[in-house]
Amino acid sequence: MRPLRLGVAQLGPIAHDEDRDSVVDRQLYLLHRAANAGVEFVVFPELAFTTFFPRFLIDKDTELDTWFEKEMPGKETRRLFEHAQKLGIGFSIGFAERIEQAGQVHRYNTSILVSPQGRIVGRYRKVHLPGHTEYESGRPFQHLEKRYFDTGDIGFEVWPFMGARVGMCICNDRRWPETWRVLGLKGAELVTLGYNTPVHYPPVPQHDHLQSFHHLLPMQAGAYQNGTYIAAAAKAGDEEGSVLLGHSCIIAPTGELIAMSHTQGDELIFADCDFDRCQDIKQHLFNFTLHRQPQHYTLIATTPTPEAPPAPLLNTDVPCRHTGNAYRSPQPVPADSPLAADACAVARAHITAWPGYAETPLHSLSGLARRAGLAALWYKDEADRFGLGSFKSLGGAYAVAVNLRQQLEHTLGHEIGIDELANGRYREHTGKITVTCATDGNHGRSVAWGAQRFGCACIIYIHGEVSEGRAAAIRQYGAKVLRVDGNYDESVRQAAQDAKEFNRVVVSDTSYPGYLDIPADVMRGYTVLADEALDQLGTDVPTHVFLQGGVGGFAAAVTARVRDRLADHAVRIVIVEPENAACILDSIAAGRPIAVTGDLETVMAGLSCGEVSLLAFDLLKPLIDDVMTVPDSAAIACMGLLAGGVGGDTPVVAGESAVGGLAGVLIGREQPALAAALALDDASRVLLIGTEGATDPQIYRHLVGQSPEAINQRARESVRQASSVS
Ligand code: CDT
Repeated sequence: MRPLRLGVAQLGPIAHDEDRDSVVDRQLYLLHRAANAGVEFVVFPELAFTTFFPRFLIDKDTELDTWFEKEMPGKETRRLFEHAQKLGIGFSIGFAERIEQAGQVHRYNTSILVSPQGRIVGRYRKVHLPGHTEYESGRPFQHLEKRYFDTGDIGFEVWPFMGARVGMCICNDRRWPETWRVLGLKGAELVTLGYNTPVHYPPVPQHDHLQSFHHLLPMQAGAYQNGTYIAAAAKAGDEEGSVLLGHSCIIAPTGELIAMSHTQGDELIFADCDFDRCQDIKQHLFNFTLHRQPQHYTLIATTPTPEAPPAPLLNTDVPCRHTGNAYRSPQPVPADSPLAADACAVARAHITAWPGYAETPLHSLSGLARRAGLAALWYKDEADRFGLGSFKSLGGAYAVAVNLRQQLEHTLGHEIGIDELANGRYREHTGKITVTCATDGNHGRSVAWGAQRFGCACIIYIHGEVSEGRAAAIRQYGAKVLRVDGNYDESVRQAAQDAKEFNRVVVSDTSYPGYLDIPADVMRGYTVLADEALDQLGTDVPTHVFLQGGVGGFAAAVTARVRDRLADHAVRIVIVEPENAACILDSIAAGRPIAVTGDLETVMAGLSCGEVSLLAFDLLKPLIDDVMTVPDSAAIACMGLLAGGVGGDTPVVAGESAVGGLAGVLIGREQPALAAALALDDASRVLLIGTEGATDPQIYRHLVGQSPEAINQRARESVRQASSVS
């Protein structure tokens, strides 16, 4: 047996203004209690003579030095040494150490091992300094250890002491397996440490409730894997508004907790140790000499630390289909096209004159671009378009306005301005007209909004999978909503059939033989967002544009404007569709519209379409380069990436149908065959259109795990912080 009664003297909070004499009084009280209990060796906390000053910003060296000890023991700390010696108790204790070496000042976060005879026999200077160097304004308190201390220059030593081999480390060191292994390899049988661990960790607050678990987990593992006792002493409790973890403890070489504090104040705990028990572990299961295979561990000791590969952005190892467009033609957009520049300019002039019109933002996602290995990534964010949550507000409402105006001009025999429609002058006439359509949500919302705005009645058809949230969003504009059994295409057929019977005007975003004019207006409305994006890009020309598919109207609108305005540039246009509803991919592969049948179900609700719009297909066929599919899982992951803000990007709320393009580019960049087919590399500059925000907040919350409001709040804070820095 090699017994030792081991004590840990936990300290409660030390106030900013508490002087060292008062703190030493408290230490002496615990030391005397230890002596009364027969304790032979006492472990005190990290920075045990002062408050944890790294939580404050201190600019002046003269002020900083007041927190440091220039000698140990010094005038105020000597009493501790004297009393311990008198009581025959050895101890370890942490303090802020200031030394001058070769004319240079060094500051360390240090601990010492003091023999029962009052002699310092071991010294350790903290190696793993946590926190940050510069003041960080968003934190309730700072953690400026990196600013105030030099990295320890001694390493992890072990000393023969009171019948055992004793090593030391300090606070954050305990989280690192390297600390324990180096001490273990040096034969440590007892490791002492002190700590100041705030319960709230500002950068990752979701771990706050795990602080005690994360404190014990590595120590219990470290004790067991190296066959050593560990004695850990907290500075605990509410110290100047920062609550510090208690749970001071003693751990046996088996990994078992054999003593633990239960207060957050000054408290002594102790346990009887027998250092021969370390050998049970060291000589058997973890017999290093017999079983270690250091030739396989060299990476651990490589200097400098090798850069770990970044975590994958999303699971890109997924099957995707891709078709290169064999019908691509170098011809420009023809002058007689429904999306010829003149017609698009008319739509832009009208829509930009509507009350409430505002350009939507174009975010440059440079953090995400860096992580994805792209030169640039731009995301045109349609979430706030006319307060309707999606780009569709441009199309349906515009087509309603154009159609009402045409009907009125026909009836009244004179020209009508769109502004005259908006101000209700012809409500008596328009009130007799009913517009209708089928929708997955967003288009119907736009038609209903347009009907309310321009004064006509509205009936919207939804299918079985459209959420009640989306139906309610349509009703709020006074439209009647009818739910049809079956999928989107069945709701389209029902709307058309009823329109014929009851003389309603179908304002559809999809076209079919004999029904082309109104969907052309819808598409012309969409072109506004493309022109805005190209204006916002200015001289930045994308190499790629990734566009969500759906029935193709949106993709055709953006494609036409890109081809028209960037005719002199080789811009690759890629259409992205859900795996289950890839009607454009099949149609481009066949060279003619092909209907996709079966289950069209996809989380990307707005893209759940089995038939491409005829008009859109004719426009897309000569103008796009590629079509690819992405799985739902990638779309959901992309919503999370945008919500989180990768690499310092401002968080963005993107709905399920907004992120197909992003999923396509991320997967395309990762899969070598796809990257080659799409000519995607680290020089690629990609334009994406985020077609919707959280159009159904409940679904958004379910998929992302946070509410759109919470993400928007974070986005506002991030913008505020960025502007306060600049
Ligand atoms: N003193 C110390 O090292 N504290 C750290 C706090 C977390 S990092 C800011 C610790 O590892 O407990």
